[in-house]
Amino acid sequence: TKTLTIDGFKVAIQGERNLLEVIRKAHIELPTFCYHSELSIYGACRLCVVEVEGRGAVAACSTPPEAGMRVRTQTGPVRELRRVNLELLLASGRHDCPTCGKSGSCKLQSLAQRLGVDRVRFKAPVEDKPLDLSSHGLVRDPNKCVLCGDCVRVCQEIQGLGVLDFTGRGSNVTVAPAFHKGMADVECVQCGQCAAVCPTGAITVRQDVEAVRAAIADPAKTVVVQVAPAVRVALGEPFGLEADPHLMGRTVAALRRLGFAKVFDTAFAADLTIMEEGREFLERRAKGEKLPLFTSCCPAWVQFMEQEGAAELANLSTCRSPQQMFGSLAKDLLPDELGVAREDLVVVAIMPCTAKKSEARRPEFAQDGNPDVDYVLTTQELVRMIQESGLALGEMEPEGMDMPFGLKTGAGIIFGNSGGVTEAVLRNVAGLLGGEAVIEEVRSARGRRTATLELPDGPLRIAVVHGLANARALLEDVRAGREQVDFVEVMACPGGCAGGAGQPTKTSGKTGERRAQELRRLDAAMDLRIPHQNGQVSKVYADRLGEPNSPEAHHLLHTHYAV
Ligand code: HC1
Ligand code: SF4
Repeated sequence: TKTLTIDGFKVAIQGERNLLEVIRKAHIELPTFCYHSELSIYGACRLCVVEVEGRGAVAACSTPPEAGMRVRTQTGPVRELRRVNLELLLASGRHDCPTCGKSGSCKLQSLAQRLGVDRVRFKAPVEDKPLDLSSHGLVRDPNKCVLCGDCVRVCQEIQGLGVLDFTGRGSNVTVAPAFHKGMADVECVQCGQCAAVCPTGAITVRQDVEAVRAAIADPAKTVVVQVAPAVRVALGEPFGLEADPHLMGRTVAALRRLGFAKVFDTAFAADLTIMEEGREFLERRAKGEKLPLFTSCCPAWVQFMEQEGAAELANLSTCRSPQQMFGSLAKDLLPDELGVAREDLVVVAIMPCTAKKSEARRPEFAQDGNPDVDYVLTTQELVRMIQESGLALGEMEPEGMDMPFGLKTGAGIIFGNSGGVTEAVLRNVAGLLGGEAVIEEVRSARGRRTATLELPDGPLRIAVVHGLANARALLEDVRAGREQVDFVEVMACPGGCAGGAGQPTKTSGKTGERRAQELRRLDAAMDLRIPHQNGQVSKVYADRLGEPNSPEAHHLLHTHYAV
């Protein structure tokens, strides 16, 4: 085998694409802003500089490993180069850490500490650039951009959209949507993956905490909250807590201490969604029309279809997302039950997602201007609320959710994973609880999975994709007849909602897989695991909706799409 030496120690080269990968294999975490194994290599930040004998200082991320290379990672000159690079970045923007929303999870901040940058020796005239506050989900602050290009590449390579790009020249280079338009005025679907990879506070999640606090403080309002499936496997991360079943109970207790009158589960509405979507699918299958059916719970994907999939819009499920089914049903049933007027009932959703903020503002999800879901807070924002209040989450006594919308099955919980909606449908229509090859395939982490299940009325061909670039490729294959499918699940974020941009910043490359496993573990621990076993869902049908896809159900739980 070929080898090279790193700081005098021999390391084998085993197909690594660049020196950075070989060095990381040797358990040395070189600093970088712009290197992500799942994105292309840009080599801009030059923090990963190392010395290669005979060549001098090179960026490890863009240098292929060669046999016999002598690499040194900690010489005085490379350490100084890294510091100078960081100082230049700090000098060229407005990096006001104590008041920055990214403080605590900012890479620029943590690297400055780690590399011992204790002063900035350069001063550049910094002009204050205006913030982009145009969108509901995201805030872009060009003053904090370090030009690493991570957002540009994630939007292009993972989402296939290319909304962001470098513009300007020389010292005026910035990253922005074309023609410096606002993020709301371009084909941005608000998935927030740009914010999730941004190492600094240049793209962050828009904060709606103050509006929620104001509603809670208003004695005329009754504020209820729904908690999305994926929140429960990430909320504990900033507190160093595991996502065991107690964490959700502790979160319920914390939400009550924060002033929410009732605490409900979006997973209840996910069970309801499966009742509707499963029936919708079986009806289309019986008629042989509008197939394949595309799922509609991911608002970034729905917006993508409205922008680019006009020809297949009829194939998109008419089901509202669980978030919106919940809002609609809550505003229909709870005013009577709680004795409040609809206008005084405030529905808050805690979501792993930035696009859910825009979804809640869609005009069709409101009655006479009163939205079904009033405010969406991300997991990150809930973490902030808990921290600001000083609630010791880990010490709280677990409490149960409120009824009727606190009951859920394991199927509703796995919605938070890519493949979870499909698995939930398969449980309802085929009684599959795992074990089969089809389920194994659906659970794999690849960008596109396909599987066929033999049903009495013929084969059921399934596809699951995550990442909109993968979704577009599948759409093109379906159009061209290269892929024959009946049911397609799409989630815009890598890993599904668990990898949503509203979740706490991922601390390692393994975070995604751990969240997925935890969702599966929570599902496996549930007594009820098939959506139609949810007794409160049955009760809603008995008392209010009749049966799935009834006119009442259509009115409250379905939607239409705008081209
Ligand atoms: Fe999701 Fe969904 S699973 S979209 O991934 O269908 O955000 O968690 O709440 O609405 O239930 C997100 C998660 C979420 C909806 C459900
Ligand atoms: Fe691209 Fe998503 Fe960011 Fe919009 S939110 S710019 S679609 S990555």
